[in-house]
Amino acid sequence: MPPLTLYGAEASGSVAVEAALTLLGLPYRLVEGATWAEPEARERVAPVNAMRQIPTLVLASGEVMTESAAILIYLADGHAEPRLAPALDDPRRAAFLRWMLYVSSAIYALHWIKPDVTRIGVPPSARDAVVAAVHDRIAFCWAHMDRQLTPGRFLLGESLTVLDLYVATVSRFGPWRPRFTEVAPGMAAVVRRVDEDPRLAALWAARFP
Ligand SMILES: N[C@@H](CCC(=O)N[C@@H](CS)C(=O)NCC(=O)O)C(=O)O
Repeated sequence: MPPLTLYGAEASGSVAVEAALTLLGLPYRLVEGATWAEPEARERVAPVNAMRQIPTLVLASGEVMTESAAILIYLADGHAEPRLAPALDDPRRAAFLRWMLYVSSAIYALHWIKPDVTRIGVPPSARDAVVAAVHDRIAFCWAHMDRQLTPGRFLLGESLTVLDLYVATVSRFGPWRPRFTEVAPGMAAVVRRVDEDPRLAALWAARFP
């Protein structure tokens, strides 16, 4: 049995973690289930994560990690080769932490509203308007991030980090890639490079069919 167990699903945030595990060559057991759509998937993850969300990673020690940004940073910091995060003394470290947390809190967190808009106290009839507003806000946040970054081959310069994997994944959620490309052209060019990385092409194709 592989030492790591990942609760995840296709077309979800777990794919960023799967991409990091793939690049790091770390074997893992995947427990598949779309928590936002399938009650059984929610119950499957509940014993390890009462939030009933994915990604949820169970480490070899049995310790549970949730929060996609934390998982990605933890995996990157724990492995020197390939190096998927700027080191603690790297001048890019501040920007790395800033944008990892930004994608998590300003963008990814908003998706929690969409499967059931009554979660924010509005009736189901308001769904279309709420989802449109969430997507507008996410587009604004991508545009803001794009204006502040000066990417090289990758978002933080010439080497790929888990931030690239995170943005390549979350930009596939609503309001989806065409709008992301429109509002964040600088990041879109990088994301295309990440999509085409030969080490990841099979994973992207399988997990975002
Ligand atoms: N803060 C969490 C959010 C995770 C999250 O929203 N996951 C979605 C799937 S992409 C989920 O499990 N949604 C089910 C729900 O919230 O009910 C993280 O960054 O990992």
